[in-house]
Amino acid sequence: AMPSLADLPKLEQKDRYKVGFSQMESNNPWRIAETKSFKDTAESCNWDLIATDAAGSAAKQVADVDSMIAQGIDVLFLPPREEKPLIPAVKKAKAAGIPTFLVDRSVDPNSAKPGEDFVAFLGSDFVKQGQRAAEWLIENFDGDKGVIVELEGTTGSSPANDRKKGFDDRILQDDRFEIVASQSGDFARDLGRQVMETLLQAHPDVNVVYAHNDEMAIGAIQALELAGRKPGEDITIVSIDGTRDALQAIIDGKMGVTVESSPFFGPLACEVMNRYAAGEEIEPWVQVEDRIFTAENAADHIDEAY
Ligand code: GYE
Repeated sequence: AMPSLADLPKLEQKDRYKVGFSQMESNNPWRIAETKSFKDTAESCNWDLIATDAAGSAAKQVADVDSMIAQGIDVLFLPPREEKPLIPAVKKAKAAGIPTFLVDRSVDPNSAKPGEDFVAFLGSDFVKQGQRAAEWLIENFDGDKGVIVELEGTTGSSPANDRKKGFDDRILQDDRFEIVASQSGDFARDLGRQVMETLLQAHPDVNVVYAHNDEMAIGAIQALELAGRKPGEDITIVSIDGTRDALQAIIDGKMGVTVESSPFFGPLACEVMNRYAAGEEIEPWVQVEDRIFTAENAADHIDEAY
C-alpha cells in the first residue's frame, strides 16, 4: 500500500509525557551539551525523561531504544549514530505506535523516510556546513598550493557523509587545492590526534586540515604542535561545531574557522513535539540555521560555548 501521513503514530495531548532520548556516546563536549539540553528542557516541557547512553555502539543504541519501547515511552528523540544500523530501531518504534523524531543526525533516506517511518529530522544542513568551510578557505588561504588532510567523522554517519561531500565538491572547484588524504577520526579528539600524527608522516607538505568536527581539529592541533608545526601560521585549520576549545583556538590564532553545528536541541524538540501533539503537520526537515565563528567574532561567543 502507498504509505501516507496517516500511517504515522499520533501523539495524544497530555499533561506529562514519557520521553525517550537515546544518546549515542558521551565522549565529547558536544554530546554532553546535547544531553544536558534535553535534561534542562524536561521540566519546562513536562517530560519524564529517560536518557540512555550507547557509549559509541550502534548495536547498544538499538538495544537502548528497545528497552525504552518496553518502558512505554510516548515519544522518542533519536540521534542515530550511523545511517543504516538504527533503521530497525526506527521501524520498531513506529510499529509500537511511538512517534520518533530524529535529532542532529539522520538515517539513510532510501531505507527510512520522514512523514512515513519517523515524523521529522531536526538538524543542520551538513552539506552546506562543508561548503561554508570550503568557501572560507577559498577566501582566506593565501598560499599558492593548498595541500589538504581531511579528518572524517564517524564512518557511515550522516554528518560525516555530507560534510565530506559539501567540502570536497566545493574545494575541488578551485585548482589551488588538493586533498591528499581523507581518513576517519570517528569525531573523537584522541583518534583525530592519532590519525593526524600518522598522516603528517606520510604527507609532511600538508598545510591545511579540514576536520569534520572541533574535537578532531583540537586533536590534530595537538599532533601538529608536537611535531613542531605552527597551527595558524604554517598550517590552516578549518572545522565544524563551535565548541569552547575551538573558539579559544580561534582566539589564540591556531584555528581559522569553525562553522556552527549547535547541540542545543532540547527547546526545539519540545516545540516540535507540542506542535505534533496539537495535530499540526510537521515539515520533514526542521532545519537549524548555523552561524560561523572566526577571529572576528569568536570572543563574542565563547561565554555561551560548551
Ligand atoms: O558535529 C559532532 C558530534 O551529529 C551534528 O556529532 C552531530 C555531530 C557533531 O559528535 O561533534
